Amino acid sequence: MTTKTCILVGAPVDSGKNRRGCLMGPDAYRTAGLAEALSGLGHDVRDMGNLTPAPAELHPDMPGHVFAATQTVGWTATLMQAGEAAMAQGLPIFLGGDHSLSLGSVAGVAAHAAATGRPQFVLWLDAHSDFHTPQSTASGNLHGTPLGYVTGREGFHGFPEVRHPVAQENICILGLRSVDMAEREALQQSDIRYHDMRAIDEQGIAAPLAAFLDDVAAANGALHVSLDVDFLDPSFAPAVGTTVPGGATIREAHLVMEMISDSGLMTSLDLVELNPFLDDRGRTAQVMVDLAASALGRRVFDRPTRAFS
Ligand code: 4U7
Ligand code: MN
Ligand code: MN
Ligand code: MN
Repeated sequence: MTTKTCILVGAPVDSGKNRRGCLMGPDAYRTAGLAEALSGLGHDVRDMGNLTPAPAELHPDMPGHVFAATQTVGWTATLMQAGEAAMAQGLPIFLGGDHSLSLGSVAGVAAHAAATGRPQFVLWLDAHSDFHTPQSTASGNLHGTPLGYVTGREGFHGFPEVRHPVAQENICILGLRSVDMAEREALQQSDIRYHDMRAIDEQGIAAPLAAFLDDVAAANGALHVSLDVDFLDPSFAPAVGTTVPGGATIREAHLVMEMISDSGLMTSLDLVELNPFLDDRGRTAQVMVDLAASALGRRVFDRPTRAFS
């Protein structure tokens, strides 16, 4: 694969849910050797350090049960700007932080894509669909809302306006096994494509991913990959607050990353939901670093580049 400039964007976001610890994520990835792994593959790596959230105010229409909305508004503004700026320099890797960071990261990279005339595509690797709005979430946790926000759903009062919503048909979710009733209805009525673990058990993970990558290539799209730790089975990735049994195996996850790498299509990446406080001797952080390396060219043997369209 071609050499990239990888921009590490530390996003110690911890406001997207009630359980603390994701703020330690960026340093856990650094400790697990992310920069060294990527530079060892020949990439140019720049670590921007950690961002801090912009000051923000609570909008009176934000439902009262939503947790730490003001802080997440601030993070969204910061990350939107940082994401758009980092896209002009290389391939941003957002080091989370919980998944509420993706309200900003995805909106930011989508703004850059729009400015360069390319459609934005998003691959969402997650046990959950994260398609809530502040009104539909029962938990009040905004890490369950990023896909709702970036597709332009209503109700994100006080959040920056989403100037370039991601088209629903350009989103593919893999790994679903926990979807709330309100999300299920909204998802079924949407054009988002989704493949739950049952479908992956039956058909494998390669076929739906290859079909999606073909579409990204055909449209000359920009591809953002959002990797939630809970996409993975908790037996080997325990450091996450929202463990759901029955997740992707280590090989399924690597295969996804290897196919992404072969496609040459990925333009930005989120590593989210790692809670180092819950880890077992850093093993989850290490798995996430290994997966990022696979997405950026790590191989046992070289293979001929797969022709995506
Ligand atoms: B994550 C949940 F109720 N749907 O809204 C909610 F099941 O970023 C979970 O994917 C959200 O980890 C999980 O709180 C958000 C719950
Ligand atoms: Mn999840
Ligand atoms: Mn998620
Ligand atoms: Mn989670």
